[in-house]
This record gives sequence, structure tokens and C-alpha cells, in this order.
Amino acid sequence: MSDNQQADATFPNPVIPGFHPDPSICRVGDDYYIVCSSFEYFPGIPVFHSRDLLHWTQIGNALDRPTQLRLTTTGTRSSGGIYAPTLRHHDGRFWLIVTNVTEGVGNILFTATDPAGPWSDPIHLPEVPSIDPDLAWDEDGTCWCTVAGISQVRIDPYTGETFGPPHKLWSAGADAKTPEAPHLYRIGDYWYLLIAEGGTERCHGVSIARGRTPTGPFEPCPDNPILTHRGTDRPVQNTGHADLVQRPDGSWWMVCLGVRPGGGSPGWHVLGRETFLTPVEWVDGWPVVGEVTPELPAPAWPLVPGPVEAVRDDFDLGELRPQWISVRDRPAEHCTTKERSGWLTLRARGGSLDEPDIVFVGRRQQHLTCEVRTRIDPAEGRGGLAVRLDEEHHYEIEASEGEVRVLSRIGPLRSVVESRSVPAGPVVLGVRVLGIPLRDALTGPDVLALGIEEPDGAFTELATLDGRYLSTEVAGGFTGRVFGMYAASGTVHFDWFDYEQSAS
Ligand code: 6LW
Repeated sequence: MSDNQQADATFPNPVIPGFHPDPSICRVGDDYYIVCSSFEYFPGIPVFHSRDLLHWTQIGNALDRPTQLRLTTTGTRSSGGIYAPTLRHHDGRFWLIVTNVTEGVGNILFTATDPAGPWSDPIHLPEVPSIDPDLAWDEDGTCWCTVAGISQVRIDPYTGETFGPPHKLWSAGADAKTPEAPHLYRIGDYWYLLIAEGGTERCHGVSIARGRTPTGPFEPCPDNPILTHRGTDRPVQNTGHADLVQRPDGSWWMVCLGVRPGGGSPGWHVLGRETFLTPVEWVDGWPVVGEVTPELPAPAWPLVPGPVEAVRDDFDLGELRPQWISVRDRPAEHCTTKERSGWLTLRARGGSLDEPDIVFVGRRQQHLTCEVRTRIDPAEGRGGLAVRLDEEHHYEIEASEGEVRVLSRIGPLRSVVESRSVPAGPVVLGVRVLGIPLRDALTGPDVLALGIEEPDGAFTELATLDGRYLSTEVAGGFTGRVFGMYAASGTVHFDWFDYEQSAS
């Protein structure tokens, strides 16, 4: 792209679309890295890389071994598991601290020399309370861990030992609920304490305070909250849970989570909380944060686009690509690309998407309108293509030899929506997420058409379902939609999986 073309261009925000909340960012030289929460999914904590802050490529998942990530069917609810990591670079290595809210785990810390992995086994921090841990190092190498609440304790990051009891730091206002997501930075002559407040829903916001030492006392910014979209009709809502980064040119940027509600009242968001980028100016020693917009102007620096993601995954690699996630675990005996060359084989365990141990391999929905398709061979079992929010909210199109069915679960209500005989043998299942051209107060955010592809390539819709029931406003929780292949009984094989953004 020429300089002129670049100057006219705009870039989509969210910079990391789909369910990628609680971003934490870290720069080393010209390289930027972001990590996000992953909740009940395995592998956990997606790691992204960029050289221009606009184009992000997933380079791995920090927690990709069972020894690092314990998620259990009894101890990890949907939207449980991995909450709010912080990524930092210190002393020649990367540090990642996070809460696993699964019963009996708590705050854990990992290190790596390459953020793409491998990451260490966990160092447990049994004395560090709460969630949303942050790491910051003093000039003398003292390491401070600050958590939601907001409180702080000195730790040894190599052993997980704590020194003294946690002490309360600062929280923005007497009325602000859930002070959380703290990050502590040394900037100029001050230590800045950035926090989120108001809850991760429509009232979310970001506030800041500063002090002369990392332990406070902290003086609040007179303009708090420095970021919130509460009470506005801006297209990006729920903005909060932020982290700051400085470019080598001295400019400052913020990454934060936000959502894109669609439809009528009250507005439903279906992709979960996504990662947005917004500029920051410093005025009188305080950051002034720009509105979080759905597009960003061209930056003053060169763009460095990453590889374009292929529409089709053929399952020809020995390993699954990093965007593929499973529910709670992914044992090789239930999920492999090595059994039938060029196919993904899933062997059932739990019987349906309602079960916490469903054998499922999925990827996040990352665009408001898109199409997914997969070719399944159900000769030895039953399985299909699902749109999953959690165990109680999902739509799926399921194939067994000679038959396909559309199923739905919305809270306590389960239905077989449609069924159809098909010729025996492999069948192509598809889901189309479509926009709604004419809206009123009662329209949902989108509709989902579930169907099959005929031998001539035509798509036959078997059911069209309202998207609002697979939204966070209906289901609750912290995740977003994930499209996935699953096995409900026996063994099923998937030849390929396509994901493609569509026009509307
Ligand atoms: C996270 C908290 C939050 O721990 O949501 O938006 C929680 N902020 O900081 C789960 O992502």
C-alpha cells in the first residue's frame, strides 16, 4: 500500500474481534503481544503478536498442556476457569499472571522466553487473594502483585512466596462497583494505578490514580473515569478493563474490552467482549483517552500486516492451529488428526452439547455476519456443527448416517427443530449468520440459518433461528459464540472446516 493509500484507509476496531476480553499488552522493541481471558476453554490464554498495533496474529496459547491448565467438569462452570491475565516483560523474560477460578487453583504465574511458548508450569500463589492479578517491578527489583479490590502484596515471582499481608490501595469512587483489573506502571515521576470499575456490563469504565511509590498513597485523576461509554448510544459499549502501551515514537495507546450490541432494545452482543485499541494523550500528567470507535484512522507508522487466515482448515497438519479450542480439555484419545489422514476425528464422551465434557473443537465467531461449513462423515457415530455460548445456550445441526437434525437449547428448553433424511455418506453442514436489514425495538441482533449443502453446492436451510438466544444478554457470563465440531456418540470424522466473513 502506498503512503497516500494508507493515509485514506481506516482499520477495523476491534483489533482482535470475537470473544477476546481482558486484554493485557506488552511491547518488547518493535514487537507487541496481547493475551486475553479464555474461561472454560482449552487450550487457554490466546497469545497474539503485532508489529503495528492494528494487525494481530495468534501465535499460540500460553496454557496448552494439562499440567498448566486445570479445568474440570465439576469445578469449572461455564465462564469459570481462566480470568484476566497480565503479560509483562522483565529481566529478559515474559511473565504471565492469571487467576484460574476453578475450585482449588487460584492465582498462578508462568514465565517464557518466547511468548509463543513453551510457557513454564504454574507457580502457585496461594496467599494472593482475589482475581485480576497484575505484576510490576520497583526500581530495586521488588515485585508487586496488585489484585481486584484493589489490594496489593509483595511477592517473589520465582517461588510464589508473599511477604506480609495484602494491603488495600485505592478504588475510584465510593459508589463504583467492582474495582478490578488493576495495572500499575512507572511513567515519568509517578506510579500510575489504572483500574476498571462499574462492572463489565454497560456501566464499565476505567479510572486512574497516581502516587510517588508503587504502594501509594494514590491521588485520583480529577477526570475519572478516564474512559467509559456508559449512558451513550455509541456503537461500542461496555468499554473497560484496559492496559496501556507506549510506542517507540513516544505515543501512548490503550487496549480495552468492548462489545458491539445489535438489534432493538436492550441490545444484544453475541461475539462476547472483544479487544479494542484507542489513542491516549497525556495532559498535565494524566492520560486522556480517545473514544473507542469501530474504525481507526491510518496510523503515522508503516503497517505490517500478518498472514491472511485461510478460509478452510483441511486438518492436514499434525497439530491443530492455535485458534481451535475445546471445552475444558482435549485428550488425544477423543480428538486427533492422526487417525485418518487429512481429517479431524472426534470420539464421543458426553452425549450432547448440554454436557460439560462434550468432545468439541471450535473457533470463535469473529464477525457479525459470517458463514461456517464443515464436511462430516457420520458413518460410525453422530455429531455435528454447533454454535455454542455455553451448555445451556446452543444451536446445532447434527448428522447421523442418513439423517440430519437441527437442535436447539435455550435455557431449560430443548427442541428438535427440524429433521431431514439425506443420502448415506459424508454431508456438508452449514451455519449462516445473517444481519437483519429492518430493525425495530423488538428485533434481535441477527438470525442463524442452519442447513446442509446439496451436491450442486446450493445451501438448503433447515431452520432459521433468532440470534438473541445465543447472546450474553440472554445467557449471562463472560464468553461469546464459538462455532464447533462435536461428537455426540461413537466416532465422527471431519474433512474440513470453513469460516468466512460475509457481507451482511
Ligand atoms: C475479569 C474482570 C472483568 O476478571 O471480567 O471486565 C472478569 N472485567 O476484570 C472476567 O473477564
